[in-house]
Amino acid sequence: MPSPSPRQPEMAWSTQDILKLYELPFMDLLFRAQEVHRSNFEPNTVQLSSLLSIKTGGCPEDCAYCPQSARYDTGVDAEKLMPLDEVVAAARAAQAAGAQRFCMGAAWRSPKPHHLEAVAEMVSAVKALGLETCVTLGMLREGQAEALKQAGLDYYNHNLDTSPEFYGNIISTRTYQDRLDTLERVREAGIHVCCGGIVGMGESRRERAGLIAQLASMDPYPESVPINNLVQVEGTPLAGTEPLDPFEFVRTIAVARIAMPRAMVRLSAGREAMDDSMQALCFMAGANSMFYGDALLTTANPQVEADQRLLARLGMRADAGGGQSCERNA
Ligand code: SAM
Ligand code: DTB
Ligand code: SF4
Repeated sequence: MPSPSPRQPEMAWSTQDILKLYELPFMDLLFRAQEVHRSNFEPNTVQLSSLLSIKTGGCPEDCAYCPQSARYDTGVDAEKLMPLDEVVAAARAAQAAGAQRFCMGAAWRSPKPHHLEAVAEMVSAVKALGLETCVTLGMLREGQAEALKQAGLDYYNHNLDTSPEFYGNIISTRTYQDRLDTLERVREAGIHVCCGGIVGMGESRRERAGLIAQLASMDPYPESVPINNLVQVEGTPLAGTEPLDPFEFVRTIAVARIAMPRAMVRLSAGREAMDDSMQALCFMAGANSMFYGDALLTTANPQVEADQRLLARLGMRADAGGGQSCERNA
C-alpha cells in the first residue's frame, strides 16, 4: 500500500462542466470513460471489498435513506459494538472468500473516545491479516483521525451523499460543512479519503452533477469514490421514491471516472437490484471496485457465487488495487 501524499490540483470541475458530460450521447460518454479508465488502470480487474456492520442501528441522525436511524421504524434493532474476536473472524472469512479490502461501519453520529479505542484495535487486527482497511464511523473530532492512522487505517469513508443544494432534503442533523470538516481531518492525518454519495433519492440530474463536481473539486480529489444507488428500505422517508433510470446510474459512474481519473470508483450499494448487463456497463464506465459478500450493512448484496460467475463470464479478475499502476498516489 503506497502511503498517501497530496497531489497537485488537476482541474476544477464546475457543475456545468459535469452536466455537459452527463448530456453526451450514452456511447460517447462510455467511450470517453473507457479511455480515461484504460489510461489509468488495467481494465479487466475489480477490487473486492467486504463490509461489516460493527455497530448496527439506533443512530440519532435523521438521514432519510438510512434504515439505521432510530427515528424510522425499519425493523433494524439497535445493537452494541461487536467484540474484537467476532470482527476478526468475519474479516478472516471475507478474506477466505476472496475479499481484498474490509470496511467496518458503525451507526454513530460520531464515535466516543472509548469507541475509538476499540475500533483502533479492530483496524490493527484486520490490517495484520493483510487486508486493506476502511472504517466509517461518522464525524470525527480533533485527534481521532490521528489515532486511527496510528492503528494502521488505510481509508476513512465519509460521504458527501449529495449536492449542497439537495442536501437539506435528506439530512437535518449535520451540515455539509460538518462533513467537509471531518474529511479535512482525515486528509490532514494522512489517511486516504473515501468519499462519494447516493443517487436515486429524487434528486435532479443537475444535483447529481453537483455532487460529482464537489467531489472532483476537492484538492486533492478522494482516492476512493463510492457511488451508491439508493436501497429503498420500508419505513425510511425515501421508501417509494421513483427509481433512477439504470442508464442514468451508469452515466454517474462514467462522469465520476472522467472527473476523477485515478480514483477507485466503487460500484457500491444497490447491486442487488441490478442485472448482470447493467453491472457490466458499470465496469465499462470505469467502476473498478465493488462490495463483495452476501450483506452490505443491514441490507442484502448479491451472493458471492453469483459475483464469481459474473466476473468469470466477463473475463474479469479480482485485483487488490482494482488494476491500478504502482505510481498511483506516489
Ligand atoms: N454513520 C456513519 C455515517 O453516516 O457517516 C457511517 C455509516 S453510514 C450507513 C455510511 C453510508 O452508507 C452513508 O453515508 C450512505 O452514503 C450509505 N447508505 C446508507 N443507507 C443507504 C441506503 N439505503 N442506500 C444507499 N446507501 C446508503
Ligand atoms: C458506502 O458508501 N456505502 C456502504 C459503505 N459506504 C459503508 C454502505 C451501504 C449501506 C447500504 C444500506 C445498508 O445495508 O444498511
Ligand atoms: Fe446514522 Fe450514518 Fe445512517 Fe445517517 S447514514 S442515520 S449517520 S448510520
